[in-house]
Amino acid sequence: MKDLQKLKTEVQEDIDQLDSNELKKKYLSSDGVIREYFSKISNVDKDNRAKYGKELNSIKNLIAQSIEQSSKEIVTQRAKRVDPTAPFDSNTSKSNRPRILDLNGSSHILMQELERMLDIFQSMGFDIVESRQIDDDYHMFESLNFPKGHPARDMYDTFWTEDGFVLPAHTSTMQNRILSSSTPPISAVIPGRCFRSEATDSSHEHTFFQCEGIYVDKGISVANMIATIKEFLEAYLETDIEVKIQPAYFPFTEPDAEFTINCPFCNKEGCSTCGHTGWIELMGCGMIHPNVLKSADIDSEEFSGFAWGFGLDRLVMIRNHISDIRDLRAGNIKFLRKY
Ligand code: FA5
Repeated sequence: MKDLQKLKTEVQEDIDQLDSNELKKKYLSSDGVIREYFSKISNVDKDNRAKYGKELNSIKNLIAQSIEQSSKEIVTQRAKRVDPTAPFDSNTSKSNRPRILDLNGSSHILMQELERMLDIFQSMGFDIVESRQIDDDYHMFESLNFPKGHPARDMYDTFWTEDGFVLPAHTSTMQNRILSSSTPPISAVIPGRCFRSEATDSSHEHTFFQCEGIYVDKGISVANMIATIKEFLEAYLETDIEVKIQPAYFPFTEPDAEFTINCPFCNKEGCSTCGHTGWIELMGCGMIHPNVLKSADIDSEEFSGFAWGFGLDRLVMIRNHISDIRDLRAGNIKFLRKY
């Protein structure tokens, strides 16, 4: 009985110091202390055996109650824990939670519109390839006819990792991959995220989407390029458009152009969407430079092709009357709910 007294004191100290797993292991497991004390019962004289058993059981219950109590506390503590990222108190019952858009989630306007665009391109026979979000100097510059030290590199210089990779400033980084992995006729559309070292304003973001297009075959001309882009734009904007080609400069196309359309909102009279010019510049485009074809082992005497790259965000803004590009990534619920 003296031993039991000692055991009880030890148990009370351990209840304060050990966690429930440790208590369970030390006292209640198959090779634990309580089992050991029960096995000694035959050594206790007959008169005290019942008392010994009763006392030992009460110590065992003390431990079991303590374990049960601490697991209840853990559950209560968990329930009280606040998730500061939840847009409502995480303990609020489902029926009382505020409705945040559709709680099942919804697709962002940029992705909804991209789906529409890709459907149109696919119906025109283009394959779809996704661009990369990190790339190397060869695909960003060398293969696109920007040799080392070329001044036009500055326009597309963005963010470099210490081990020499770059965040792509345009989806043209995919041109060499597409051209060198297929044989003409080649037709592909490549949507992807781009990054620029840019002072942001209502029409410029540091992160935005572009959509590249490539077409290569025998006898392809500027006329094919204009017709293809116009066909897509009329299907996407669901209206007839007038187009204007303005000179531009890209090292990877020759000739190069800016593809401009009449402002669909003011019928060329001038409004805030077109900067009161009546025309909206939508994309860069041109005939693929012979050096770019050569770097993909395509004979530029036999084949020719065109490419374009438009800002997806800007086209989505035009179709949806969005005046500030920054709204697309601000995460403003009021804005998102509209779409
Ligand atoms: C290019 O990026 C060329 N790679 C396009 C190209 C592809 C030319 C194939 C020839 C052949 P540019 O820098 O002009 O060109 O960008 C193309 C389009 O991306 C712009 O017309 C615009 O719609 C969009 N864009 C460019 N910078 C931004 C920006 N900071 N924020 C939002 N959209 C942008």
